[in-house]
Amino acid sequence: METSLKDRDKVGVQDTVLLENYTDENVFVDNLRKRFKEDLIYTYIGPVLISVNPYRELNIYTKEHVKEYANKHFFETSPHIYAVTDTAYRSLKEEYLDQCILISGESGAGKTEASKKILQYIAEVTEHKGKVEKVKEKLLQSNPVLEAFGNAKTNRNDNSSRFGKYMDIEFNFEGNPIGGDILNYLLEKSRVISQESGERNFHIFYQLLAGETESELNELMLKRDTSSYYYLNHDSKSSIDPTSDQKGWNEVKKALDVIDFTSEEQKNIFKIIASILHMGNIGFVEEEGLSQINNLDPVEKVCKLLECDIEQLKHALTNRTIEARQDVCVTPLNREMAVYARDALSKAIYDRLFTWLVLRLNSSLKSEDTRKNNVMGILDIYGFEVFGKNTFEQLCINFCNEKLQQLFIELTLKSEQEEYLKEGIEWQHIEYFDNKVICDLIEERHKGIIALMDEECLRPGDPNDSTLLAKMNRNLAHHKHYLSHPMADIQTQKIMGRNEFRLLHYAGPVTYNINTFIEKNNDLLFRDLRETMSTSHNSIVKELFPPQEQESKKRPDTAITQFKNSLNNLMSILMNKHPSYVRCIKPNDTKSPAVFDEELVRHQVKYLGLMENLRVRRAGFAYRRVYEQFLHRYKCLSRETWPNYPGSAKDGVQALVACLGYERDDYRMGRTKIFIRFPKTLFDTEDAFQEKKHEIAAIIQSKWKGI
Ligand code: AD9
Ligand code: MG
Repeated sequence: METSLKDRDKVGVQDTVLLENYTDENVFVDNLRKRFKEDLIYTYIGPVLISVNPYRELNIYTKEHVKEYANKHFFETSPHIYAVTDTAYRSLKEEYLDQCILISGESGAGKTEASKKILQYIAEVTEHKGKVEKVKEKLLQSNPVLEAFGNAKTNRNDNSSRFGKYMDIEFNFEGNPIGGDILNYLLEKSRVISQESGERNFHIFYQLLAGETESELNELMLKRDTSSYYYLNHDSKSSIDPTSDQKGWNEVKKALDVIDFTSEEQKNIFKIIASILHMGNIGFVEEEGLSQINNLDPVEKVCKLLECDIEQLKHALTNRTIEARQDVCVTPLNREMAVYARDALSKAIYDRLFTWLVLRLNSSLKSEDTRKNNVMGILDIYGFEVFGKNTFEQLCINFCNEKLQQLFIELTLKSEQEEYLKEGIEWQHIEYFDNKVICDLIEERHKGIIALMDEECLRPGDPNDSTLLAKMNRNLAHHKHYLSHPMADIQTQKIMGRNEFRLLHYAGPVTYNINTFIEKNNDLLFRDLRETMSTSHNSIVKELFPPQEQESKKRPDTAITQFKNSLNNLMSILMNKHPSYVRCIKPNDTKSPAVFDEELVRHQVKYLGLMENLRVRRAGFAYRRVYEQFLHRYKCLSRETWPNYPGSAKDGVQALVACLGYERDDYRMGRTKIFIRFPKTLFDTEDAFQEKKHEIAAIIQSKWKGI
């Protein structure tokens, strides 16, 4: 419901399209601040939901709240994640349209929590028995599993998702969930081998050590103490309450049971996790440029757990076989390369295990119904990242956000256009920034950054980060959105290092450091190690390293090309669905429920593209409402329409706005809706309504007293 003028001063407006000064970022941020202070964490930009992390449990997610939002129209209630979910759900159920809910925001902003609320809402409003209940339980239990293996404590978020996730929920014609499917994106696998100060490895390592029974740990040859393992950070600041790891362990075990992982599978999974911990403890010494393993104990443990041959693994960790034309050449590795090989193996095993888990979850979530059913997708994916130092991972993540912005523009403009057409209102051209030019800069065939990167990675000779940067500078210097070292200084006056380049993203400039680009893009796992793994008798490891891969002569796609392909696949999945948007904002860096750091919020408003969202939305009409609803609310403002208008709702609204003195340019009459251009028009009407309401109440009261 619209709020009165008095309330607007205090709690802000619930829909920012109604802000008078809608181009002013300060006004926008201030509106969010006012609402945050009143525990109103949700605000709209038209149909887009903004959610500000409250950093405390608010009493707004109970079963009663679910009821309050179920089957209500969007505007009848206050902004809420349930309102967005309900609207999407009803469109799926009643109009048979596939849906997707896209959640974005920076780390710790509340994306994963939002996705859980969506799932919780769906679980609550659908059937509570039989197969449907079982499917829902599996969908809900997939979260603890994915979080244990894919989340970690970082300096930004104690439970940070280190992968992108898209989850489809499949519904039958009655609107009940009957299955699901998950896609995972770019797991931050470097975390397996090292973490920043104050951060941790993936939760599962600690959960296993804290929660597993003594005898099982013995079987895995593990000690409970995390400090025994090189891959687990020894930083005391990074520890979290061990009871929460124990609790996490119990949840994961329960979830694995619910999702029908056999005890054999569970055993094998934890053998793999244990083997990675042992792998990290393998050390090397170097003699005359050749590395040697200096402690056989962890190698033996790895081989026992993964059931592979110890001599083969020892050889593979210290040598590299290269096949060049007809020749096969074995080169011993120096210490540095041996460490690199060991770590690459640990990362590869973990990364592949994670994808295997997702596929395994999917086979358990697969619906028995082979018909083409409607789905609701939920995308919980990393938002724009701008750090002090930005590297390969940030480029991937920010590229993903450019693609999502492209999709947003296409879908929003398309739906605006469709609505105008449907309502018979003339289309007005909307001025907006089309970021396709930046997507092209990154992904265009033969010319874009990805193509240049791949070309350099595959070039014979000695491709390295500086030759790559030189190549990019040569080829892209002319581009409006690419700045190389000397250019950047002149244009933005900002100091930029010689090993950096800057992209002018739609959300703002980001400076990237080229170091490690080549290595990360190559993502090399030496053949000897792959072959050793493929001989494992652990049935999961065998699947992770299939023999076909060893036989194939074709070089696998580079990391960024794989990512690009999976993103383009995601775009085509999303393109055909009806989208809803949730933009999450973090109010402060200290996880405090009381602090609203305006600078920090402003930064996110910028990088989430919210002002651009608002501009697109406001370019046409700020406000639109179905005639019946508009008339119902405001009919008391004209003698002609009060208490009831005898004709059609459309005629009633026409009579009403004539009486209210709307100018020709203030509004348009569509087929089923009135479109109002400026918020002030609506506010005046709303304020008149509030006044009238009190008047009527007073009259009724005095009449009542008179009786
Ligand atoms: V990351 O990119 O995965 O690092 P997210 O997913 O955006 O990040 P997350 O949902 O994990 O953030 O939220 C971070 C923390 O904020 C949670 O662990 C909660 O403690 C807190 N949070 C987030 N949303 C809510 C909420 N609606 N109510 C209460 C919340 N607390
Ligand atoms: Mg998350």
